[in-house]
Amino acid sequence: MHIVIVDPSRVVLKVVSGILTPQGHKVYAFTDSREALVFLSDNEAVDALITSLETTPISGLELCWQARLVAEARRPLYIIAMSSLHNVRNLGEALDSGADDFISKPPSAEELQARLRAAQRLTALQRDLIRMAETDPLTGLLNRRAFGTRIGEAVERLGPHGALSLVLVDIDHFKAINDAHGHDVGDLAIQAVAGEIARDGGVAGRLGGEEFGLLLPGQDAIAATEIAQGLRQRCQALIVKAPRAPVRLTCSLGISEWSEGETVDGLMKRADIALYDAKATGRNCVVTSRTDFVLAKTG
Ligand code: GH3
Ligand code: MG
Ligand code: MG
Repeated sequence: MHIVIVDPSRVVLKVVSGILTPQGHKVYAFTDSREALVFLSDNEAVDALITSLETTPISGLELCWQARLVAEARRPLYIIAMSSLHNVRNLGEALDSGADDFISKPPSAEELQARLRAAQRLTALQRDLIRMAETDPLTGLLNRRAFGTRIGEAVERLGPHGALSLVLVDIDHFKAINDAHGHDVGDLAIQAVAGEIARDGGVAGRLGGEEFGLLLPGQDAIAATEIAQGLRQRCQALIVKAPRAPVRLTCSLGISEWSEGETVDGLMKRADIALYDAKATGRNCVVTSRTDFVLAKTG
């Protein structure tokens, strides 16, 4: 596991690290609880926190609470509180503050290792559940809900000069593919397009039947349009193997670049209008919504 340990004493940190490192755990030790929290927030790989209750500047209880908020439902995080005062009040407060377990300090090697084995079983299960809840089973891309959450997070992370674009992709006349070749071949076409969307380095999701989203953090509308054009061309070049005859397809794409103060719904809506425009003006093209609502068609 990737474990953050927090304790005001370097001796305790050394003892605990000495127990965990030989077991193959990656240990990050902190005497400062605020630094530990920042590290934990920035490093998704961290899946366990062992904190003393006697930490500064953030108390151990507060750290448990804050760490729980950071992890939310997005990633597994097993929290073990540790105190030299092993009494019922401390135990209750720690568990109520988001800790999963409580150990006395300094912990015995055997006890700590056993508790971490339990933690490992639980976090592996949680990781699987989170992945299943976020993934579209046909394509392996994010599902609609998880994709929406990622947009919200990307908007939150945007600095004052940051760029973020959203591309919506919809297979053209997909119903005709299903009708001519059957639902299974339709599924293969969906998977093929999903594979192309996943190659562009953004956050890719399947929003519904044959409609996809590609979120491009750091890309403005011009850069996103270029990426979308490449994607459109790759989709046009796809050949889906089918029993009757190989299937060719095209996609229409709509783009919106996030503008200051805009909501996630607003961003989605503009990309959707652009996509609708791409459909209305001939399909197999990219339409880019400008923030002043002028639509630009390319391809
Ligand atoms: P347009 O160019 O305007 O997008 O036309 P279209 O035919 O692609 O769009 P329409 O919305 O009329 O049809 C989408 C079809 O996609 C209807 C539905 O039966 C089919 N569909 C939805 N989900 C799946 C799926 O998971 N697999 C398959 N094979 N078909 C699906
Ligand atoms: Mg379609
Ligand atoms: Mg559609």
